[in-house]
Amino acid sequence: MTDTAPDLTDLLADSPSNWGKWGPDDEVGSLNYLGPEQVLAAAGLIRTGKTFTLQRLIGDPKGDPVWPGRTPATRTQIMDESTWDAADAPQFPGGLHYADDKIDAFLQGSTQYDALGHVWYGGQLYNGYDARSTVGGMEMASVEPIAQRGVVGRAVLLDMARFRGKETLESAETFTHEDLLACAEKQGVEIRPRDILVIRTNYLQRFFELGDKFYEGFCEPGMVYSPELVQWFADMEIPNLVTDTIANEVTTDPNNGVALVLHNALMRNLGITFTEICDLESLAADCAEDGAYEFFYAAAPLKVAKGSGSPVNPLAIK
Ligand code: UVW
Repeated sequence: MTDTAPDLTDLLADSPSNWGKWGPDDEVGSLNYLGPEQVLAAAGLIRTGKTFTLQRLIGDPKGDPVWPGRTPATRTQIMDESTWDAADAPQFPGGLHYADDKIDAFLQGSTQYDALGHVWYGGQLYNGYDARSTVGGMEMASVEPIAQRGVVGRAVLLDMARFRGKETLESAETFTHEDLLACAEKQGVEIRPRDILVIRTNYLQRFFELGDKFYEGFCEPGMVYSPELVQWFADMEIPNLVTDTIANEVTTDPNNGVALVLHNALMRNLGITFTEICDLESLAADCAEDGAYEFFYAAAPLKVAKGSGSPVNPLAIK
């Protein structure tokens, strides 16, 4: 944060809010917009059966891109064939051997859903829950209710990198909802109310090219805050924002110096779920080839009690 950056409480004082809209106990926010009608309509988009998985590899030999301060997951082999070299190895009737392993991972350290309570300001989370309810584990607005529910709907890919004629967007490059609409128009796809928006920047290609240098002056590209953009998301009743960057929006807003404004304006205030660090490359290549930028989207984050996020492997089916 810069010295002159405004407080989020002031910056977003007049920003729209969905608090209370789905009752005082709601923990899934704008996912309430995705009911049976939306699921059935989305199922009607399945025409070829082409299926794309959008998760990045956990434990990629080329490295796992994570938010600064987080560490990539580590996988530890616990049992394998060498276990049975030991004289005191476990013996099972019939001669069974097996492999076991475990991972130590940030729940936001890979492709993930953020819980609606993952970020906050002014001492309150989504729906007005007390920020103290996060201490020692998320008592409210954790990822668990999102995982219990699942996420299914019509999604559109907005390929901002291709739209701007670039292999990847630049560090700190921004775009607005007007740019998303222009991109959709160029792609020949309509953004409809209650659509899941899937935005491609291909920025993480730079992580794999640059290694640790990727984090120098870290500022990802992405959508930038404006009152008009937030109102558009509210009016369009967007349930879920899915991107291939680590944090779904320009890291530091160039207009005011505030970090992650949209996490607060969209997630905390409107209850829009955020899905981050997706791999959209195969899907985007296919969309460019067949010209079909709309598809059935389904995601089931893991049911982690009190979790502030969860790994996920979303599916896009055409
Ligand atoms: C932060 O909120 C800091 O990161 P992310 O949403 O990318 O998990």
